[in-house]
Order: sequence, then structure tokens, then C-alpha cells
Amino acid sequence: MEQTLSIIKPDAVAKGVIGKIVDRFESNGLKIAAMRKIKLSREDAGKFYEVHKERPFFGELVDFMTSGPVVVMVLEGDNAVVKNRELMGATNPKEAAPGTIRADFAQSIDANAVHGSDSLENAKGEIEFFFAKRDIS
Ligand code: RTP
Ligand code: MG
Repeated sequence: MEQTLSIIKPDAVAKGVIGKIVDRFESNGLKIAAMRKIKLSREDAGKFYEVHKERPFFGELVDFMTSGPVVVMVLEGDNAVVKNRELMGATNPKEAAPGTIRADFAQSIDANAVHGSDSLENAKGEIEFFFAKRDIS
């Protein structure tokens, strides 16, 4: 069993599609092992996306991720990291395959509905960033 971190981003929370996105995961064999709604501080968002610190879009990414509440989740299942990325679709919703979360709920490369860990190693670090062991079951 693998675990990965998912974030429902501020655009999707504001649109009221938390339930529809959670349904995509549960209907495709990913269990919700932990879940919390929070508002990220600029410090949190900057640390979480530290790998992108030098990228030109970093400021906008932090602005966007702190613009409203998000839902952070641990998803658990076989091949969870890759399966979650498949369900999410491409970063730019215009390039996301039909039926993916980003194709159906995202509007732009910034407001792209969800985050998902991109490797098992990063998943472990991202899960620890938000959750204690006792929060996950
Ligand atoms: P995420 O980390 O949020 O799951 O997204 P991702 O792996 O599909 O994409 P990544 O390359 O990690 O980029 C993180 C977020 O930064 C924004 N971005 N903007 N303007 C741009 O060229 C650009 N590239 C990336 C996106 O919102 C992306 O989700
Ligand atoms: Mg990424």
C-alpha cells in the first residue's frame, strides 16, 4: 500500500467541488487516510513549494495557494502516487485528458484545482509536512 499527499486548491474549494473531487479518489481505489481543511500561511506555502523558489511563477503560486482555504488529504492505495497523478491530469487544464479532475474542474495553470505528490519520496515529506502519524488511519 502506498500513500500520497493531495491538496484541493483554493479555486476548487471556492467552487464547492470538494465532494466531487473526493468522489474521484474514492471511486478509483484511493482511500482517504487523513483529511483537514486549512488556510495556508505565506510561510507554509513557500516552504511546501520550496523546489519552485527560483521559478518565475513562484510568487503567483504562493499568492494563489494562500488566497483561500484548501483541503489537505493523505490518499492510500496501490500505486497511489501515480494513480493520483493520472486522476489529476496535466498541470495545464487545457492539456489535461478528458475526464481528469483538472479537465473537469480547473480553469488555468495557476487555478488548477488539485496538487498531488510527484514521487514516493516527495509524498513522504509532504505527508509529514501536514500530518502527524496519529492523524493517519
Ligand atoms: P502541483 O505540484 O501543484 O501538483 O502541480 P504539478 O506537479 O502538476 O506542477 P509543478 O510543475 O509542480 O508546478 C506547481 C504549480 O505551479 C504552477 N505552475 N505555473 N506558469 C507556469 O508555467 C506554471 N508552471 C507551474 C501550477 O499551478 C502548478 O500546479
Ligand atoms: Mg508538482
